Amino acid sequence: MTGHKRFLSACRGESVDCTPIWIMRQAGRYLPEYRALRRQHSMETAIQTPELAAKITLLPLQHFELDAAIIFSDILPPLAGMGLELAFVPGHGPSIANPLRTPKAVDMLRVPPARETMAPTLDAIRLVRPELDAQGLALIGFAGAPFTMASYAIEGGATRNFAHTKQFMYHQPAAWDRLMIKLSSLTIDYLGAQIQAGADCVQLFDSWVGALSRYDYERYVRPYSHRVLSAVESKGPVIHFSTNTGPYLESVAEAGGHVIGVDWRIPIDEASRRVNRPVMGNLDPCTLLGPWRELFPHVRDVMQRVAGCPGHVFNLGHGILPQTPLENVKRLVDCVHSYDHDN
Ligand code: 1CP
Repeated sequence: MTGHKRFLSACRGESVDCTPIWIMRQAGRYLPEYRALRRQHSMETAIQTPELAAKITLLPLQHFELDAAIIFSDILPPLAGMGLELAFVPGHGPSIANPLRTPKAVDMLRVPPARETMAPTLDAIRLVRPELDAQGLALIGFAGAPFTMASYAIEGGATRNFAHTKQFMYHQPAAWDRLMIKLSSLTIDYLGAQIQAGADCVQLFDSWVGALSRYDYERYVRPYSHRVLSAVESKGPVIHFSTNTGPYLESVAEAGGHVIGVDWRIPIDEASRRVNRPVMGNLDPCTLLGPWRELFPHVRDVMQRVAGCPGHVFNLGHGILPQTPLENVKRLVDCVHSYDHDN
């Protein structure tokens, strides 16, 4: 089986010759070649130059026999197209100079078509497609889910407690609704455009939604995630990823997605049972910082738990850490591919 077929079959819950694997943030800072490129080019330039983004997308495939590539970009650039002043501040992370704090600011936001504002990422997808076809590998496109995007738009950057976001949600429910409609419309268009440009599958990242209670998730977020997922599901396979949502994972699955991505806080067999469809995950990225003798039992635990479950894509429970030794990633990928469930 090619990686392309193995990955897409697992997403559909069909049988595979071995478990497919890709790694969240696989095109990032743990790779020496990536760090070297980033010394020469800003994050903005890397994302907005299709040839550079294409090159970075392919970097991890030179090291590891992964089954899929994820296009190099970020979840936040679509916010810039809406009118938010986004910058990736070296040593600090993403920052928005004019965070959304009022209903009027929500009404000023534009919802431009992705082919206008995200053209470099769509071009990067078209550039890597022939190379991935030659290697028999799948390509994953992605976008941030409405809540995770709203949290950056309102907080203006990373946050511990999402206080501004929740305050806006509670104080301005009508403006929150208009914001989430705008974000979901933008995301439906963007994910569709990525599939049209050549992505085989798309992942919706709701990285921070686990900060919400079940009640708030269902009241303020799920209708909009559902709006995105139901619109995109007919166009291609969709992975719906979140962290910290173990307490209400059924509710997350109800929003949609052919595959549900989970972090390490929930045993993957429990996740599989509760969502009743293929799952992605769920090794703790920190386990890759340990020696193989400690790492291997964690890998084996995931593999033993999902044995017999319908559809599994191996991944970490969240992004790979910059200090991860490449040797451990290589051993992980090879171990997952050669894993024999009978022994
Ligand atoms: O080079 C650098 O120093 C920048 C670090 C970096 C990288 C490598 C950022 C800034 N973004 C990215 C690339 C990126 N981001 C990808 C590329 C493809 C791949 O996975 O290899 C993807 C899929 C993302 C998605 C992303 N960006 C998410 C969702 C996934 C997750 O990890 O939860 C989030 C939350 C972001 C925001 C973001 N962008 C960058 C940083 C450091 C952050 C997190 C900031 C925070 O802590 O809130």
